[in-house]
Order: sequence, then structure tokens, then C-alpha cells
Amino acid sequence: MTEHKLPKLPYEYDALEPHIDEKTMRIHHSKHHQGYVNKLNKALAKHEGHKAHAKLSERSVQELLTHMHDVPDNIVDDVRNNGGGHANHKLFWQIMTPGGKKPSATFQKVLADTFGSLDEFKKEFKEAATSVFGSGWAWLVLDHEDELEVMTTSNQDSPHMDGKKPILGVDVWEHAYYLNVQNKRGDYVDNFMNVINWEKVEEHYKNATN
Ligand code: MN3
Repeated sequence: MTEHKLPKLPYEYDALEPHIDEKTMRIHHSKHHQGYVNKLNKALAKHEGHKAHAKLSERSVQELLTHMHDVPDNIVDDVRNNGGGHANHKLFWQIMTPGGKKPSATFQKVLADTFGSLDEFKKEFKEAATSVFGSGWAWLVLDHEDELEVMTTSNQDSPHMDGKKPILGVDVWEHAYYLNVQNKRGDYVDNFMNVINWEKVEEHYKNATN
């Protein structure tokens, strides 16, 4: 069995300050994300030794999510919530960087072709993020035709479960912002925009379209 592991952050916990605070990052990564990883491993371990499901524990989290129909009923909720939580946060840490990195001219053009402009994209993305009722995520994904699309998911559901490919996402669970901005989710989304690593987003875009 291959254990899923908490990825190391590509920067220090305080590196996204003042936009995202050190304490939030530390708890979010070392407690919340670690919790999803632990519970995913625990759920998959229940099936270790069952010949029919032997391959399940060899799969990457993305493969698990894109083939949810292969997951047995008695662990399907655990895999959905905790596999989703693991995959979502893995992407989230990667697409942020201290001070942010601007989109290239090429990728700005890609965004403009779909949304009108980078600013129009940001507006649509923020509207989606602030419209999520309760806990969830807002995403920039490639849909089934490899077209860019803004979408939201509830709880820890992953766009991979719908066969869509996330290239940028923002966590709008309260644990992602409450310590810093309390109920002001819109302020948090604005702060998030300042630390987006657009180079990484473009890399995901290229990989997903190849
Ligand atoms: Mn979270």
C-alpha cells in the first residue's frame, strides 16, 4: 500500500503575509490538510488485502477521484471528502507564492479570449467564491472540451470527480480566512488574488491541454 503524504509547502508559513497570515497557514496545512491525508489513508487501509480493491491503494489521489465508481460503497464518502480535501489543498498550496507572480502575456491572452480580460476573470472568480453557500471552493478549470470555466464545488468535492481539470482554486471554508478577516470572505479573496502564482497556473494549463 502506498500511503498518501502531506506535501511540504514550497514556502514558509509566514511567507504569504500580510495577505494570508502565518497562524492560518500553519493550522490549515499541518492540521486540516494533514487530517484529510490521515483519514484518506485510514479509509483505504480498510481495503488493504481485499484482492478486488488491491489496486485502489496504489492509485494517486487524482486517479481515485476521476474513478469514484471503482470505490466501494462503505468508503466512498471518506474517499470523496478526504481524497477531495487532499487533492484540493495540494493544488491550493502550489498556486500561491510570496508576493504573487504575474500571468505571462500569452496566458493573459488565453484568459482574455474566454473572460474578456484578466480583470473580468478576477471579477467572475470573486463572484463565484463569495457566492458559495457554506463551505467549498471556487475554481478555474478546463471543462470536457478543454475550455476554461469558472465553477464552484461544495465541501471538499473536487472538479476531478466531474472529469474537469482544476488549474486554480481558492478554499472558501472559514478555516481558510476566519482568523485573519473573520466573516469578510470577499476581503480574503482579494488578498488571495495578490499571492496567486500565475506561472504555476499556466503550467497546469499547459499540462492539462497537452
Ligand atoms: Mn482548507
